[in-house]
Amino acid sequence: MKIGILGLPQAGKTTLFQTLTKGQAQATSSRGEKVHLGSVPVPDRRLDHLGAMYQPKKFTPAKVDYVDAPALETTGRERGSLASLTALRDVDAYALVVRAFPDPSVAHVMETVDPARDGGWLVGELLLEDLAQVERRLERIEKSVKVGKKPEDPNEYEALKLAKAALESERPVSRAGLSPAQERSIRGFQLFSLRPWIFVVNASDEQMKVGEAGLTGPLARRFPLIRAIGLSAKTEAELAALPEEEAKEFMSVLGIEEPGLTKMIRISFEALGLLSFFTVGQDEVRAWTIRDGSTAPQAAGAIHSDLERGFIRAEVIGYDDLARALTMAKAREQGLLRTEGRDYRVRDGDILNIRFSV
Ligand SMILES: Nc1nc2c(ncn2[C@@H]2O[C@H](COP(=O)(O)OP(=O)(O)OP(=O)(O)O)[C@@H](O)[C@H]2O)c(=O)[nH]1
Ligand SMILES: [Mg+2]
Repeated sequence: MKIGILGLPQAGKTTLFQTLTKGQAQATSSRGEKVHLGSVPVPDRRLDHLGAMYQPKKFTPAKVDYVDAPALETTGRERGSLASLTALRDVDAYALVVRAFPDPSVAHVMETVDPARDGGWLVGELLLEDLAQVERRLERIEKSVKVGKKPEDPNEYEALKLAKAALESERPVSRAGLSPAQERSIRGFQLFSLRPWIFVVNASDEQMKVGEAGLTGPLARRFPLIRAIGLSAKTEAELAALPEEEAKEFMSVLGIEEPGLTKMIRISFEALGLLSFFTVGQDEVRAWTIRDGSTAPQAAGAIHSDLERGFIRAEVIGYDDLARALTMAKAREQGLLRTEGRDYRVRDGDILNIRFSV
């Protein structure tokens, strides 16, 4: 899972990135602008427990990659230069950072602090970027249609027309009503609005004390379909640098119930419709991320394409059942291990053993 961080200048994007990646950052340059890339393991108590049970040679959590980009330009010639940032295109979802913290020592490009306005501006800008791209492509196709040529790919042509109509009425392309084939035909354009967006409201500690719902409320009312979380990026970046025990103590003093890191991952999984399943053994205990609704062969395919191709059946046990039985042998004795076939829909927390032959 890869998440792109977007926002206005000085909204706290890089601070959020530092929080999420615990300070690790690898800066690369995209057309002269600094882009930070970082990768973090997805914290999962279930996987930790499985690791303790099996003591494997290799322990492999799922991971999330974050991309922190330069700010979106709000004015002038550079406005819209965003589209050229390839590092930001190749992601699964976008975190839109909006500033709520009042700090007068940090300038705001729009003079005042107003998270709902900034969120609206970002959404508008991303939709405009998509519209410009869709129109450019559509014009090219229509030019050749005018001289009597058939569109190369009728799916693409239809998809672009639907996308344009949606964007013109300020709806994301994800809600343009595209068929799966139509959606595939325009996937190569990597439109912003074909992927989920999450608002991250960057607040002060005082604002966090008042409660997350109050912070995200104005955005949630205006954009009911976009998930929103609130956190204090700066405080959490500081906490991330502390030893775990100390960080926990400070968190309880500040009244932070869930660290931004896990909050972000939870909401990203929700927005993307993802779930985790596990594979276990003495060699490796590992977490895998798949789309909710995936069948057992599709889950097998996440491990290796051979496992999907040669899929025979899956031995399945839910994490909770295994945890209760204490060992796999006992679980087997108690009949908790099931055999599932090709149509089985994998559930979050399933432990799978794929039987296959190629
Ligand atoms: N008071 C306060 N300051 C913050 C918070 N988050 C970020 N800042 C400060 O705001 C300034 C900008 O933060 P960055 O994380 O660099 O913001 P950015 O969005 O990456 O900025 P650009 O990349 O320059 O657009 C820094 O001085 C931060 O210390 C916060 O939650 N509270
Ligand atoms: Mg930055």
